[in-house]
Amino acid sequence: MTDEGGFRDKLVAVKQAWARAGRLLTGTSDEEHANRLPPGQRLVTNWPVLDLGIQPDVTRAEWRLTVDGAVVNPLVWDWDALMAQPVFEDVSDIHCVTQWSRYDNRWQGVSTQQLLAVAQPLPGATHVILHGYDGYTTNVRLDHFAEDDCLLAHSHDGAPISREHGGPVRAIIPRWYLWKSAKWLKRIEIVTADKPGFWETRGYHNEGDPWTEQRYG
Ligand SMILES: Nc1nc2c(c(=O)[nH]1)N[C@H]1C(S)=C(S)[C@@H](COP(=O)(O)O)O[C@H]1N2
Ligand SMILES: [Mo]
Repeated sequence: MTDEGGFRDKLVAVKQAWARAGRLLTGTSDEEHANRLPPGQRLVTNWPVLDLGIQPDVTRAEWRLTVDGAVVNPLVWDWDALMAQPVFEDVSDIHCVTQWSRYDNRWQGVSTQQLLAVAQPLPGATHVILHGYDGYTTNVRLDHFAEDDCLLAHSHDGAPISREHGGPVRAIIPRWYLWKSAKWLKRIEIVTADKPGFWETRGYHNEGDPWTEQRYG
């Protein structure tokens, strides 16, 4: 007897693990990456909670979103105004700088492109500052915020986003580490000069691309 059988078993086990990790999938949200898992990340199927120790309790009825700064049309949306916008749904992977990634999150809400079409940034606008009800802030380049997979999300995998994950509404900016995806979204400030946010002024990278491991700046 050779060890051929044992070798084949091992090969099958490895390929099954790859398949579980989505390596052999095509036509996913991330076709340009043959391997969906960015360097230094591990795949999880749960969804860890990370915050500053405050989880604001904001009901849908109380929730307001202010969009101001360098825009033609500053606005305040309440829940009904948000619901009156076209529905946007997208499936994307999330990557946290604390080294976990979670695949195939189905988000529903309003696209950032729709929000920007309504608010209309002025020609000099370069960045977006996202503010949470907990006082958290994070900065994103306007062109990144305007990518076609970014949204103001109120649902995840068909259920309202829970309080601990940033409900009633959070930002989702999937191409960047998850710290850019502000929870308990309260205000979107459009600015003409960059303004690093909570983690960006505490040692995190200003951009946060998981594929080039822009973790710490
Ligand atoms: N408002 C607010 N948004 C936030 C944070 C926060 O503390 N407050 N933490 C950020 C960080 S560091 C991460 S990793 C993700 C965590 O999101 P999750 O708890 O849904 O996994 O939210 C981001 N958005
Ligand atoms: Mo984080």
